[in-house]
Amino acid sequence: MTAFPVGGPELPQRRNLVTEIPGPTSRALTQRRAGAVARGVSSSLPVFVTAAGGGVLLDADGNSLIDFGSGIAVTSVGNAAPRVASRVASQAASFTHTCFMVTPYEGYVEVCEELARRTPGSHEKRSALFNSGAEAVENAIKVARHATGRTAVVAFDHAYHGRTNLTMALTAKNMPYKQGFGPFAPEIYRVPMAYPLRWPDGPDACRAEALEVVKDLIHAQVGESNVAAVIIEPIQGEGGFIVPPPGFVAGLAAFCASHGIVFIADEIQTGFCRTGDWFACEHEGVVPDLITTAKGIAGGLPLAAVTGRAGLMDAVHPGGLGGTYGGNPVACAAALGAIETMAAEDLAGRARRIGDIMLPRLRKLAEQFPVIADVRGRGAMIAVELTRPGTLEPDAAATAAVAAACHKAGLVVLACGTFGNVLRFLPPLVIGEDLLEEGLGILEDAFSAL
Ligand code: PLZ
Repeated sequence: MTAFPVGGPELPQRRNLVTEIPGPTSRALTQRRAGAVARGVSSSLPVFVTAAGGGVLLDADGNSLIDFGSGIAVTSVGNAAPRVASRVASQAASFTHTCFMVTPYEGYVEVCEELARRTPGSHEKRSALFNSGAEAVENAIKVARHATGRTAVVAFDHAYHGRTNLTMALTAKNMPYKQGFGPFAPEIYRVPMAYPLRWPDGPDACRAEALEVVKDLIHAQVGESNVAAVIIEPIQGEGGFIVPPPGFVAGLAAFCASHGIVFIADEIQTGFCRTGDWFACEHEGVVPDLITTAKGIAGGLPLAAVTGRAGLMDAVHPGGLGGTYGGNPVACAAALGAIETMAAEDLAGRARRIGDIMLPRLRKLAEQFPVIADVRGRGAMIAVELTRPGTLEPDAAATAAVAAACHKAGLVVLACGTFGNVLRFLPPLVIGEDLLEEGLGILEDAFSAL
């Protein structure tokens, strides 16, 4: 790689296919990669990217693709966003690392101040910074266990919290995340998720029963006084963009509060304006004890955080939390640029607008194509679930076929879900409405071609 094509908002905001997808250069790189990159690391759409910005990815063959993935909910401010790119460049030119645990720097403190300001609740907060979402989740559990002196952790069906040993144990789905990688960390207990479409007696029963079922199970099988933390994604991500009924997350938080259990909201995928608020918990009026963030926080640079009540966070002794790179100065500079962009451009409002455009069109599509059993999501975190028409039998094959047709036509979409039958849409929040509409048109064509 020698030349650096210009990305960011300068990149022409249009879809333009000049070869088949993937093109010959990408195919050659895929072959080369097989001789050097471990097979366990795979790619959904093997086009090699050379530049990206706004709602577009440019590939090594000169194709421009519409981006409905944002690198899995990361580049919410757009790729190579100007405020991110310029702060990163300045920081990289002045110093790239000292290790905050050795000699600190202001950027880390500023990011923690922003986290205190932006996350739900006006109480006194503290944050600690890490490199990845999984690492943030691990540390939230460490804090909760240390502060409570308890060990049990409750997680949900369909949950995704990462790929490290403790977070694999918290993650529900076996393939591809856990198969052959055990033994897993102990003291993790799993309870049913309030999943309206798949609740045994349907969505109404889900609304009425789910919270009681969870509370009863914790009481009977774990014992409230043994539970250090309950961890939940307020809208589940990898598990299938599952939106629990209103009141479920709030009821859970209240249950935790009444038993001295730390309530952890994993907002790694939902956070930083993705769902139309700064954080998805706000929509539910929930103030978590601890909140984990990553992905959208830094416009693509690796950064993650645990933010929570000062009393909880400060329960840990000095030196008990850390890591060589956590809160790296370049990543902190990127986060400050990303947060500034979200505030200046009201990206939460943009996310709501994206949802307002996408949801009605997808609902119309569901009327037309009975393979779509459910349309759900909030803001710019939207999905459709595919089943054999008239049943709840997951249709992973149709999901893969629709995704493949979209990819061929130059639209990046991602699949997810415990059963691999959910198509999810996570466009950058700065995407132009013409591109958004064009992407939806491609999706409609893909369903027509099924
Ligand atoms: N918690 C809610 O969504 C990451 C995983 C992609 P890391 N989701 C994308 C893959 O297949 O590895 C995620 C998440 C939630 C935690 C994580 C973990 O974040 O930064 O990938 O470690």
